[in-house]
Amino acid sequence: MSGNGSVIMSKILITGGAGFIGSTLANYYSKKYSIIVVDDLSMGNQENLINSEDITFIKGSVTDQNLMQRILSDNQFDYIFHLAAIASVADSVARPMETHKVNFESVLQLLELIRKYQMNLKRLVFSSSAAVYGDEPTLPKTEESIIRPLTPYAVDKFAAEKYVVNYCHLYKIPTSAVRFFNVYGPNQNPNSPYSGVISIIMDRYKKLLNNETTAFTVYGDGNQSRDFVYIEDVVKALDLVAKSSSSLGEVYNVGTGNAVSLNQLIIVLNRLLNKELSVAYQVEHSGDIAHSLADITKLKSIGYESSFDINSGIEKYVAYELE
Ligand code: UD2
Repeated sequence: MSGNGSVIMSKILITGGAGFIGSTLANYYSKKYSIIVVDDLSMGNQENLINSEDITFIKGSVTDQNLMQRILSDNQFDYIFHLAAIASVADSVARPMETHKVNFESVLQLLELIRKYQMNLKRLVFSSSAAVYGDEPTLPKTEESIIRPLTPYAVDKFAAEKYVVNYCHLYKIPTSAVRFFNVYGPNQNPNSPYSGVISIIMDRYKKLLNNETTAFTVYGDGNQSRDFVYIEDVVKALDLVAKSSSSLGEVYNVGTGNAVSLNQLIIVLNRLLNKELSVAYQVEHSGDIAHSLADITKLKSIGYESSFDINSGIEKYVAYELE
């Protein structure tokens, strides 16, 4: 309690907080915490954030050193979630210098600002990616599996993740990292060719339900599989990793431990919506990984239990989208 009797709320910084994962996390924490969101709205949308007096929105880039210095020197945070990134692998191949600034340099800058200004920080959680495992075929992936980052995006995520974890050991800054597998759910932007495949499929179903002519393009034979994890479970995992004492200086896979193929996914959705989505098969994307699957034993060891499998996750997502 503060001197005037009001409760002092913990303070949270969420970079990329208007994006898909960041905004869901911000909305989940609003009312319980005072939240600052920084987002340049390159992929995110301010409307993803519920209109709450607990969320302060700052439009700007995590690469803007003056802005980040001001935010970190003016506030004392309990938790920082660094979710800002250029999430497109293809974009990182096309523009490696630009994406490196966002996906790597911003992380190092943030770590230095934390070292300088955030003496009371309880945890920095950095969002890495299953991309760090690359095309090494052994499955499922544990956190100790071979790392084979194949693109600027994956190299930056892995390098940043290493800095984040090592800052914990070198400077006693409380940090953790998570490696997201394929996250899906409400407010994922389907409008880029590199958007999450489930958001694209959902967009096609909505068109179908509106009686518009539409088809979904599968790149490859549709047998490629992914560990699709529902956003509510991801938020639960982020909260747990941030608050567990055993997760200090550690990295965690965030997935379900089960994979489904694109063809299976379409069957699930056709059945659920009682519709037949027309599917066009095209040549697979170069560099596409055939199968991806997380081992989440380590996440479970800090108390994680998933609430959704692919059927219940898709069902909830569909219910939301058709509301
Ligand atoms: C995900 C991440 C990526 C990186 C990578 C690591 C997303 C959006 N991307 O890429 O950032 O972390 O994992 O391995 O989460 N597909 C189609 N039709 C479409 C779109 C996609 O067939 O219209 C295929 C695509 O070729 C791939 C699969 O669907 O085989 C999944 O694609 P994705 O972009 O959702 O995810 P992924 O695993 O390639």
